[in-house]
Amino acid sequence: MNQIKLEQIKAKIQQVLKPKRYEHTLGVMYMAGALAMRYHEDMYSALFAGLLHDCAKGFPESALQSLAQAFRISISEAERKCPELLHAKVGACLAEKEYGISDSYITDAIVYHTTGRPNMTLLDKIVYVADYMEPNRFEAPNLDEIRRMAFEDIDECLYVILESTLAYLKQKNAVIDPKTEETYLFYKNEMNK
Ligand code: DGI
Ligand code: FE
Ligand code: FE
Repeated sequence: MNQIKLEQIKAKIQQVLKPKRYEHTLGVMYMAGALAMRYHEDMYSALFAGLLHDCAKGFPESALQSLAQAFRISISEAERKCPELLHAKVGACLAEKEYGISDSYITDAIVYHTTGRPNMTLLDKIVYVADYMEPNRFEAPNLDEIRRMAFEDIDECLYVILESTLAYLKQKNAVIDPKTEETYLFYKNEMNK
């Protein structure tokens, strides 16, 4: 059942996403599956979350905004300034309404895949880490270290990703979602415990 549903969603997602984004999506899906095996998460939950995490990525800003309205998503100030951030929340709504994923444990991991959140669930962490380190990624400077850590200590790995993402955003003068900052401070505190 899961296997069939996964294949159906895969075929549909391939039609929606650009080829490069689809490759990334498959990378995240398989990495999330592997991390689920390592950390005893449900494998199919991880595969579905990985497969759908960017299902609204690359949509024009106007489309993200009108879908957000249609789904009654409240748009934060950060999302108003940087509508691309909406791909996470809109993607989670599409996962439910268009792709038939009714499990909020899975859709929440999609909602928080860009900013993270304090007290992330194991699945949130798996998707967040897989998104950063899947094999098609090459931009970040610390990928070797991240890839090694991902399978050794997911919490430490999460923290290092949060730290470098925030540093990268600050250096770019990007709009920083308060959730991104909040998540970083939460895990900084956790690391010092
Ligand atoms: O959709 P992907 O490219 O696969 O990955 P993603 O959803 O994590 O989004 C990628 C970018 O989002 C990455 O460069 C980090 C950035 N990001 C994370 N938190 C914030 C942010 N961008 C802005 N502007 N503000 C944030 O708070
Ligand atoms: Fe994304
Ligand atoms: Fe992604």
